[in-house]
Amino acid sequence: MKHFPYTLSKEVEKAIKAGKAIVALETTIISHGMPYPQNFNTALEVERIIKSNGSTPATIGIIQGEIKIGMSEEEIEYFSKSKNIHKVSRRDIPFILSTKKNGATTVAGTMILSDLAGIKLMATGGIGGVHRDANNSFDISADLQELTNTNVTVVCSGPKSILDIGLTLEYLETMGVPVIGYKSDFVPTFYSRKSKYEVDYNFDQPKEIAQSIAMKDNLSLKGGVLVCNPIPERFSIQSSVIETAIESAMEKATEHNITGKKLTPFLLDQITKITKGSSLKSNVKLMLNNADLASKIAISLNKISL
Ligand code: PSU
Ligand code: MN
Repeated sequence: MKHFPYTLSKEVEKAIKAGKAIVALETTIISHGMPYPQNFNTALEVERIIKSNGSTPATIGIIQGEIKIGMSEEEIEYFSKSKNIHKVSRRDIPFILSTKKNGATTVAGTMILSDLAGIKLMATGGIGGVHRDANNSFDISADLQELTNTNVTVVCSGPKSILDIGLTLEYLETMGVPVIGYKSDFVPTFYSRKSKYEVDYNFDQPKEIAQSIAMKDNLSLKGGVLVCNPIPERFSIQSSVIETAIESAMEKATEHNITGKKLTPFLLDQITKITKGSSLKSNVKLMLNNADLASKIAISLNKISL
């Protein structure tokens, strides 16, 4: 057992004691992935969906150097509005804690803190991955490395379309991370339902996904599972439309010399502007859809491990 101190919200504490299913949620998507007020409304709606399925949401972040497993509405509102929240991945965690700062956790950061608290599953929009010009920039999201190390399942809508999907999948294969499609033979790409790349396994039932996660845990196989849940058809964006937006966003990033952890938030923001808000709407809808699936898998998984 690890004993690093973290603070559980009352709700999460109750759920742990009662052995209820819990779904962890990241906060980078709130503080760096969407503008206000869409970020705030989405974060609350995500929690409502998870609760309505009988699971307990745990929004995770760091407030003044304190790890919060489960944040209050006021805290989420603060994370939605403040410009003073660091984007926290694996390497940042100790420093944000030691300097008592505020941190919004990425997928990688959230996986680490979920694992600390014994939470097995999290939901996000799209995971980070290998960026398109990675052969020059070396830009590969720490999310991928975390999936090889930490036993937390991540439910997403695939790697974000701003990435090189093929290289991201090669990386995951090398590192032994299973890529599961929910009702899909192909890897979705965040704004679009489909890519030319096949998933490793396609499952139609949350229960089947839970069974394979439980099997991995029984074997003590280290690392996470990536569950890819395609964006609902009516909110998806044609890849030719989104491609044009991504290309001009990337040109602007190069022009302004945006690199490192600033790149993903910059691209998402630019794409929202170019598509006049339609990419943001898609991002919101896919996030809600992922919360729904994650909470169903969490409930099945909880039954198996009882
Ligand atoms: N999904 C979204 N919006 C986001 C993210 C995911 O719909 O903003 C965040 C996640 O926190 C993910 C991060 O871990 O983007 C990836 O950032 P980077 O490429 O710098 O690793
Ligand atoms: Mn990066």
